Amino acid sequence: MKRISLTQHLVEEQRLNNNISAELRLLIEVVARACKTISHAVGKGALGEVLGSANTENIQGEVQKKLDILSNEILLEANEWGGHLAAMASEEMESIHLIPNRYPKGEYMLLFDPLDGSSNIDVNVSIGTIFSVLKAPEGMQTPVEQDFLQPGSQQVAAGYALYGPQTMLVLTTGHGVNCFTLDREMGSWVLTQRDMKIPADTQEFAINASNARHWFPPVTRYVNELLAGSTGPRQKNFNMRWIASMVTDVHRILTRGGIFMYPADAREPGKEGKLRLMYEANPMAMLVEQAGGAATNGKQRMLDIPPEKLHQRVAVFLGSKNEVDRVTAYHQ
Ligand code: P6P
Repeated sequence: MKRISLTQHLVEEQRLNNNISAELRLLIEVVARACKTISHAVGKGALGEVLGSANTENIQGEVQKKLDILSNEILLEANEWGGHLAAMASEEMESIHLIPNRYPKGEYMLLFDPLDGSSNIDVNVSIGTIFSVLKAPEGMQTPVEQDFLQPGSQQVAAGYALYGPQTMLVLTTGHGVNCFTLDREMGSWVLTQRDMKIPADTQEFAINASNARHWFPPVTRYVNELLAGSTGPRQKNFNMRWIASMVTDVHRILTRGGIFMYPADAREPGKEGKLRLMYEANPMAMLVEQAGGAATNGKQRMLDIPPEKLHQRVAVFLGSKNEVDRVTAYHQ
């Protein structure tokens, strides 16, 4: 197959759909380049003296890994100078990050989880970077947190890098989902899968089953039916996967179908779940919908949720449409 680079893909997408301004193309290429740098650091492991904890905590009260902080810095530095951004927001930073005055500002806002699944770093399990792109509100002067609080349907692009046996970049700009594989010898992203699609049905589910005793009834009912397999109401057997790295679980689902669930549960009443809306659930929901799947918080379409806080958590049900619709219906 003729090698299509990320740049050629973006230029052709712009010609076809007129949806990728020069600034947005620069943004995506800069983020992709930063992910190459992160992949290189992650790949060094103990040889790069980047494993272990940084002995600091993030806004979520989670102990930060050295690679969490390094990845965050790589993305900040890569994006500050280009003139394409008004501001950035990250899981690793309590408040939004303004573009330094010495640089021009742009019309886009970038949100990211610089290294998701970091509990897997020290045990050499695949991890990833998740990113979401919004447009700055019309007439915005100095960005404030409120300017970021747009529903996921407002995203103009979303994607993730997956640092696994291959390093991959999966991207949507609103016209389907495409996958690029990093050619390490050339240092270039090569289009390896066009227009990824999630089958509407599946026989594979992903949930952390150790929380079963805390689940609310709709989730308990849904999962018990899957576990009953061919002897129960679903009349077919299901398989289970839980990698505890959202990027990796979602990539499997984009590749072969499945349903991913991180529900709210009774452990902390009022806590909507573990995953974050703005830079985990929303970008993944855009990708999944663009691939023909569905994404909800159990009660409504993920991309319709009006955000209230930058780091707010949300319950997540995403993947094969018929399964997401079923478990969401059980919540009604
Ligand atoms: P648990 C990783 O820490 C993460 O944010 C997601 O990538 C992953 O899906 C989830 O948390 C795993 O959570 O409770 O199973 O460890």
